[in-house]
Amino acid sequence: MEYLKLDDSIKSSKNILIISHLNPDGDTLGSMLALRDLIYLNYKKKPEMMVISKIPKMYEFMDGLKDAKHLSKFDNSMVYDLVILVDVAALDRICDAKVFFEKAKIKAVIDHHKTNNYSSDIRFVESEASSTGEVLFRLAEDNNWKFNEKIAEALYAAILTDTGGFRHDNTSAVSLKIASKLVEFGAKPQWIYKNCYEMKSKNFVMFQAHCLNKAKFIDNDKIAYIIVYKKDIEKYESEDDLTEGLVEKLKIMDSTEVAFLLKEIDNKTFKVSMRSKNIDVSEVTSVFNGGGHKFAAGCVIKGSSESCAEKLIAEIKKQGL
Ligand SMILES: [Mn+2]
Repeated sequence: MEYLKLDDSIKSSKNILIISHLNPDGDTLGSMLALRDLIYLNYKKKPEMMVISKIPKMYEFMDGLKDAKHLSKFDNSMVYDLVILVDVAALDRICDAKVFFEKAKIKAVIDHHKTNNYSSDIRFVESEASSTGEVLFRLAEDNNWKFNEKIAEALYAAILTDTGGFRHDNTSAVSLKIASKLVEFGAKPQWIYKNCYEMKSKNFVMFQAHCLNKAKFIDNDKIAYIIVYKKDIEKYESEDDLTEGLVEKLKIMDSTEVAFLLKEIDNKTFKVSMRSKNIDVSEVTSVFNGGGHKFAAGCVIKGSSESCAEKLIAEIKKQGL
């Protein structure tokens, strides 16, 4: 049994490292914190937590995350007994932290991306799960691990954010049952919701209004997209992730079949977030070495903004739109 293998490895490990993915979301951060606290509560061992990029302000309410350290603060020569990746769909999502994973005596992964295919000694990858938080909850239950309020809160935040507030198609009877158990363990739904979704700055809302005004629509509005340039993000300076939830605002239109966002990360390099109501957009992003889920996927693409948009639209059409 895979869960017993993890139990054994935690028991036999002196030092443990948990790594979250680049541009962290609520699922990777909530799962990382919950796992750290679960291991501490149940084994009296304190794993280290690593982030690859800055923690967005909206997740700071999970105060245990202040113990997470940036990749640059870690000693490259260190060899960990156990390294656990959470919500990491592909190894390039942890950038230079790959060395810590590759050198680890035991490698483990907890994830729910169907495109996850790198090898590890211990694997909990359940593509039907709503979130890594859900996979981790089941793992904790199988191991009969004890919970506390902070752990419940972090796992609830992971599931809440990856299901888009229990609205996306990954919201299942199982994820709602788990959420219910987490509330029994002390997670407060209204408080977590408020922190995740109702603490935006004025700049955040105004920036999104500006972007929506520039949205482009093609094919009888079936495809909607927005190009966000670095200079615009800089102009609105904010601690929030200014594009968070933006692509979903295009998706709520009844005419939209596929919506995507092209976000400039460098000159001629764009990060793509794609959402769909029917077609499998992970097939689209995988053409550009990306990954994700059927209705929510992403990739990085190079070229001028318009040529990137054209390439993506051509692939979307190949999926039968
Ligand atoms: Mn996830």
